[in-house]
Amino acid sequence: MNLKLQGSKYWRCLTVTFFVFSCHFAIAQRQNTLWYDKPAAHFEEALVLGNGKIGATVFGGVLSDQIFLNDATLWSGEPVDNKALPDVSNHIPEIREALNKEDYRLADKLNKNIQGKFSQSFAPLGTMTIAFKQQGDYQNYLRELDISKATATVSYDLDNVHYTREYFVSHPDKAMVIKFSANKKAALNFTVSFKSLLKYSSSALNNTLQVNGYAPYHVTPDYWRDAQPVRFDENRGTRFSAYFKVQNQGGQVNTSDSTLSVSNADEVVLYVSTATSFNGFDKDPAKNGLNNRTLAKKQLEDAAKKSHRALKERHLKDYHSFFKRVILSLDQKPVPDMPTDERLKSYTKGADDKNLEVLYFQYGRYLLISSSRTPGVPANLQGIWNPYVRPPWSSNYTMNINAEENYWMAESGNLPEMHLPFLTFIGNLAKTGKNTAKNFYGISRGWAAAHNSDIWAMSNPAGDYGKGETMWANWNMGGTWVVSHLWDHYAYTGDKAFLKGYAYPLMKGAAMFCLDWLVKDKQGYLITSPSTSPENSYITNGGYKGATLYGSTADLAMIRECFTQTIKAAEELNIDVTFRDSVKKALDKLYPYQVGKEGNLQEWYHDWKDADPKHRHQTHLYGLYPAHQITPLKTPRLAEAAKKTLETRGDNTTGWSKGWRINLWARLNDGNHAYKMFRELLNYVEPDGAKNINYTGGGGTYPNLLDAHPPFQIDGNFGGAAGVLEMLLQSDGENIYLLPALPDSWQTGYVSGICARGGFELNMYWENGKLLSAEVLSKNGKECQLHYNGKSITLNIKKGNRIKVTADLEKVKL
Ligand code: FUC
Repeated sequence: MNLKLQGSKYWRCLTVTFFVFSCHFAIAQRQNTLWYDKPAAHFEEALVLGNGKIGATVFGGVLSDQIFLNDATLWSGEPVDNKALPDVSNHIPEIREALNKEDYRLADKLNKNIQGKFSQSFAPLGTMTIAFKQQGDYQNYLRELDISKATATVSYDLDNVHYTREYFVSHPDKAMVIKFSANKKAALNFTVSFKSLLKYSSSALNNTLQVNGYAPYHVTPDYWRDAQPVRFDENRGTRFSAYFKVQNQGGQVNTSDSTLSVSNADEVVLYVSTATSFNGFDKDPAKNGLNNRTLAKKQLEDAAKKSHRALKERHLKDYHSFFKRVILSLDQKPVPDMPTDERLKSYTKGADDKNLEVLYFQYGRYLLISSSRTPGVPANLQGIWNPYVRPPWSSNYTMNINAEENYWMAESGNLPEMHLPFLTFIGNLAKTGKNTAKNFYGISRGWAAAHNSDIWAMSNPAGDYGKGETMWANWNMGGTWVVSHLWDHYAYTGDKAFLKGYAYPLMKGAAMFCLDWLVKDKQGYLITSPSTSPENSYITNGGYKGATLYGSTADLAMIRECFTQTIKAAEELNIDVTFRDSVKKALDKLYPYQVGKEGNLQEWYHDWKDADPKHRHQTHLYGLYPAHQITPLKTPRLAEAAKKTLETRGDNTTGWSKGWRINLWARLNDGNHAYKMFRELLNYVEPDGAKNINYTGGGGTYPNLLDAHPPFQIDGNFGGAAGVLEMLLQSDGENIYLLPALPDSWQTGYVSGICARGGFELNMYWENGKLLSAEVLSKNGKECQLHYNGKSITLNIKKGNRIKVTADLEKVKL
């Protein structure tokens, strides 16, 4: 058998491997680079860097460089004040009563009582300006970001001198490092200064500029009217420090209270460290905070003690340990020799550029490594890159899709460590969520969370105490949804200690809330009441347009998933038999999915019309993706209905929604439609400085490859990267499907290091749209079914071992 294989496909496969590898290294540099021939004029053109805490947005100007600085832990606000939570659960029975009587207008009105305050906002730390003394025209300008090194560079010629700047933000050394050099001695002349929209003061000593300030204790969301939306009090809110130090070779450094000036230097290294007083979601950052000054000072001094070479080596070693785990190759053609914005424009017009698709995918992984490494502080709507005091949607954690979408590729893209900030945040949410469950829903077991959250793990439904529209403000399945991430982390890693000691109690708490929240409908099924379906409205048969109903499909899908996973977790841990049984009983009685008269998957309990059939949200398809309740194989009727729903929704939507739809089409095994939407996610969008907010369409990609909702919102980047993985590999814990939605455009390719549930890591080679071979590494020794092209085999690989199979799923020697 082996001989036969060597003569044909297996041999070809080795050749392809060799070819792919050699080409990979040859094109790796360009493949992984975003580059531009001019400085950025807008945020959406600038290059983002980060170490999971410090975020830097580099504009790369020649006469004056501008760098927006962020710290993931700098938010407006203070810990949730449980005593200030309204006690409004007494309204629940009357809402239920109105719904029982099918009085939806009244139910909508009463549901507004179940609202509390808004979340707080992610704050901009400030802007560092580097003003250069050179004047005149420059040539040969190049600004690039190499995502395989997490390093940006700017270079140009001016007055016959070649200038270079190199920027990175080091995780191990907790500092941003910028190196300035020139090919002529004494050519470096510049001044470093800092400004912030927050309250601050600065001073300088010994080549070091020290900035200390504080964030507002309150910021009202950008979409909400308020006479005093930004409120500062010097005794309240999170304190921050930003320290800057220059080390020069040659020349000299002069300081003023707000500047560092370098004159006639040969080479300069600028170190930037930031710290805040944030000391956990439940500690007052003003009274009980960390000492931001000491922290920023120590980080700065520790970094500055190391040589630039050592800092760079440590940065690369750390970054490579994550980034290099996954390789994707879709094309052997050279990367077009065009600036990235031009490439994106030409791609939008229809050019074939698979290397851009790979770059976009790997950029998603780059962004997650760069924005998500702070325990309890996940990547927010803008990752960690936000210059506004009132950013779009507060740059918060929006729980009805966006916060989760940020993490869809963490496990499948082999970055489980980057999932941890979100997973640890869930523990905080469960704590405030206990009071939310009690005060808003009258439930004393378990916990609940709603539509919006923030660094303080706010869990109450937003809406400014009854002024918000029920269609977005009243959704309360945030806790139910997020716990699926805990199970997924276990499903991918097999980390039983994590499941037992951390995840299961949180999952159980979310399930308990649901058990007590469910009520019987008139047919005896269990449903939620009141309920909504994220941000969409229905039109009843009587013509009422509203949002409050009983038994939305989305609610029930999430509860179904939460129950199923909680039962599995309890079984896996061999605990909680009685509780497990109570969950099983409830699971069996949940109101099932319904197919409407148009053949669609019903969003509402009744077969009502959608007020907006093209709506960007499609949460009733949760069971298709991210969950595994609906599949073309196991539930063909429902899969067909989900397809009909997607067709009705259409493809023109916002960035994050396109990201989701790529995954949904991939789960329907329609690789070509998934790919069509992926291409549309990469539609060039003009930089807009967050001025253009489009709810109905226009999603795409800015020149710096950040996602355009519009405005910039990072979830589309992560959803899009997850979609690429979902086209190549799908897994549900028991089954692994190879190339389940391979688009016709990706005829030949290679991928390595991507992950499947059950603790597997896979490499695959394919040619002419067909699998050549796959290698499967088992990290846990778990049994699993492997499927390709109608064939299946049972995997029984010992822990730590690897097997190789052909397209016929026959094993071959490695
Ligand atoms: C929800 C979405 C919007 C946006 C915002 C952050 O309100 O409906 O499209 O993503 O969250």
